[in-house]
Amino acid sequence: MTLVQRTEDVLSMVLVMGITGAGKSYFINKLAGGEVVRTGADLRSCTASCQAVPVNIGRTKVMLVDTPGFDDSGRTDSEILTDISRLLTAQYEAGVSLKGVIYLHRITDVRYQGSSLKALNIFKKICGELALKNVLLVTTRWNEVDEAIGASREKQLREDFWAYMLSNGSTMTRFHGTKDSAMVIASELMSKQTIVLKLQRELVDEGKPLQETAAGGFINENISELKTQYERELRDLDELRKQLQESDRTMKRKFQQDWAREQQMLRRVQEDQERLRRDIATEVRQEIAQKTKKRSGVQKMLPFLPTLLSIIGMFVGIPPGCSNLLTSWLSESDIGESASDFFSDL
Ligand SMILES: Nc1nc2c(ncn2[C@@H]2O[C@H](COP(=O)(O)OP(=O)(O)OP(=O)(O)O)[C@@H](O)[C@H]2O)c(=O)[nH]1
Ligand SMILES: [Mg+2]
Repeated sequence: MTLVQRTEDVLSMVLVMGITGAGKSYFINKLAGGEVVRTGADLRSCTASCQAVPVNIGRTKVMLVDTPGFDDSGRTDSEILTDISRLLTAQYEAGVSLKGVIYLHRITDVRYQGSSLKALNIFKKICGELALKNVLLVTTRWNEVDEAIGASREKQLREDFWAYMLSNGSTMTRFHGTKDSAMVIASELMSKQTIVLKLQRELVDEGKPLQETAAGGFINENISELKTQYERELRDLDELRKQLQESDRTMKRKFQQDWAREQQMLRRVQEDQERLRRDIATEVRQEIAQKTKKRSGVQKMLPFLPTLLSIIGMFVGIPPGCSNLLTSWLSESDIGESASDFFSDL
């Protein structure tokens, strides 16, 4: 059950995912036609939380969602999954049409390993097999690689890392770094049927807490391993403490620093695990109900653009640089609300 009637035409959403530096924000800026979201030039993660950028793709009004990579240097996987889950629950409940997911990957990457593989695994678990036909696997930064080398990496992606997704209907394509190329890619999703991701079925239809979803369970396993590791290290430190001589001041100071650091890391993984126990669907439903109560009854029940936008805006940042397009969307919906009223209402 959704709060409002599901509709294909009023507002659509596309998620843009991939590891840090894959070019998610760059791709979105090309579609938006300006520097709407920040891009990063160094190895640190740039986009720390989800942001939704309104864009017209053909005649469709689309919220493109810029997401942090699951290899983020500042935030944990559990924090990122929680943000994405809350947004996906709100989108599903509100009846905004999810057109698909664009998964970006740098063709300049020599290997696919470690954190990139982990991020790909989480991504597949979020989507589930049935939604893979709405997934576009997009390689970026072709201008930085020799064509033949790029093509051989592309072949390896096709035959190995992405083979399962491609055999289930995903499409592979190259992004050439321009607005036209981004438009061609995004347009491919517009003709597709709306999809429901596995994570959304699990959270909303089956009412599972995050840790019981495929993606949350996978992250939870990683957290449990880390927790065991920190607990063991703390036990070892405790043994060491018992052996320390009263007079050994330097060692004691070092011990205290190590102990405090390990304790802090253990606390962080405990918080991560706690977060995954949350019932996201109930939480989000309550927040939406509280917000929509303040609006008029008619708006509450209709798939009305301002209502949909304000529900989405509760769960994701909308950059202020998008206000012109939002104003034109809102004026089309004939309610005379300007984007500045809209932003102040969020
Ligand atoms: N020439 C070119 N540069 C790109 C392309 N994609 C990304 N870049 C550059 O690569 C750097 C990182 O790109 P971002 O768009 O910030 O990467 P991101 O995926 O959003 O990364 P996070 O926000 O950290 O998750 C920026 O300096 C971009 O300008 C591309 O297709 N072509
Ligand atoms: Mg970014």
